[in-house]
Amino acid sequence: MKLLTAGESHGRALAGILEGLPAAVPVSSEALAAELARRRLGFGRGPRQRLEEDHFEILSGVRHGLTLGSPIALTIANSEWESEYGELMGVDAGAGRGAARLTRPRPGHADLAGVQKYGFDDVRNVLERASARETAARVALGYFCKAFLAELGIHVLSHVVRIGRVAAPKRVPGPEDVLAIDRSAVRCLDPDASERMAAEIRRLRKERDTAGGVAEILVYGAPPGLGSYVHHDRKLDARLAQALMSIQSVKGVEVGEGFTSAAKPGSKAHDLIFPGPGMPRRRTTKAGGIEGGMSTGQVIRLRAAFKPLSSLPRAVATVDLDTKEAASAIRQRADVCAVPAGGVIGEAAVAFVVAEAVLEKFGGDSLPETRRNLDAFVAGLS
Ligand code: EPS
Repeated sequence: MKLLTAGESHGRALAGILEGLPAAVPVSSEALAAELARRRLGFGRGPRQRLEEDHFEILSGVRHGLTLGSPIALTIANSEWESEYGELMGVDAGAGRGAARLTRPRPGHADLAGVQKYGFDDVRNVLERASARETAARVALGYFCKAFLAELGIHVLSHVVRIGRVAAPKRVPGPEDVLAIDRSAVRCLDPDASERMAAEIRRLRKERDTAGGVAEILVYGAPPGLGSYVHHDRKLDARLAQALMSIQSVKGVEVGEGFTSAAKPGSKAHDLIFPGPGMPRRRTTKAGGIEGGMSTGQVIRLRAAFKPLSSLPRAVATVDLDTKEAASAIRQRADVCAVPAGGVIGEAAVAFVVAEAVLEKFGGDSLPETRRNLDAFVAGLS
């Protein structure tokens, strides 16, 4: 499968193409709109989330509510383009001349390395594409992957387990908890932790600061054997880690108990195997549902750590690229915390990789064909 996005944060629109999804997957505009709305949920976002609606248009690959097996192309227009951004982002020479150049890169953002790499003298050329606005297109394309997986009984969900200093109590939610998670302003299942996370965001907002955190992404219903141990680029955990790490602000990825198991002796770190009925069973999920780069058939458990947003609503030390003197970094963003949205974006990233791994193993040009192959494989296991 292939997934491609295009678009600048304040440009005319985002665009996305998803190639390789089988035919006959039921999809709908309503469900896609609902998925895009989930990304905009979450206490701690800035005013832009209320201004910008994600007006999407599906251009190809879907007919009468079913995928066609051909590339799915879509656009998400920026509703503020006409009124706000046209002058800023003009395509032709001369247009946008009035927009001041940005020359004070934000520490922690793509700004400085980006202007150095591409030879720009305007940080805006970098930040427009580096911006997390791009994730709206990824979530839109991820919706189609999730719809495909759901038809095979594979469900991808997420919840927030930490914001700043506040951690949620350990509990792994199931697909039945999705609505309750989305009802929480910070997408955390525990009501008490939700309150404390929201208070943490309020505290940091008051201090003109930003908050990071951790989102957990879970995959239920994946059969054993997705991915492979035979080569570096076929390992499912490696591919999932890449997908999550590619999300703006993510600086760490954990599979199962990855970091805590490093401190345990081997006798305590692994999921012991017991006799069935049917297939042999594991009773714990310390490995996060992946061993040797392959799914084990258990819930796949991944965590993505988001650094606090690097656009701070206060002075941060940098250098002005024109004067070469010490300066205060540009202040571009009004969000305090994007971790609740980060989980939804993580779902899209994970759904793409799992859908791709399903198609590698089971093939199929149409959903019924993939389903037949999957069912036959699972029946053969026991
Ligand atoms: C972003 C900065 C903010 C966010 C934006 C990502 O935009 P602005 O500075 O224009 O208010 O709102 O996120 C989105 C627009 C979105 O859809 O997620 C950044 O600096 O990355």
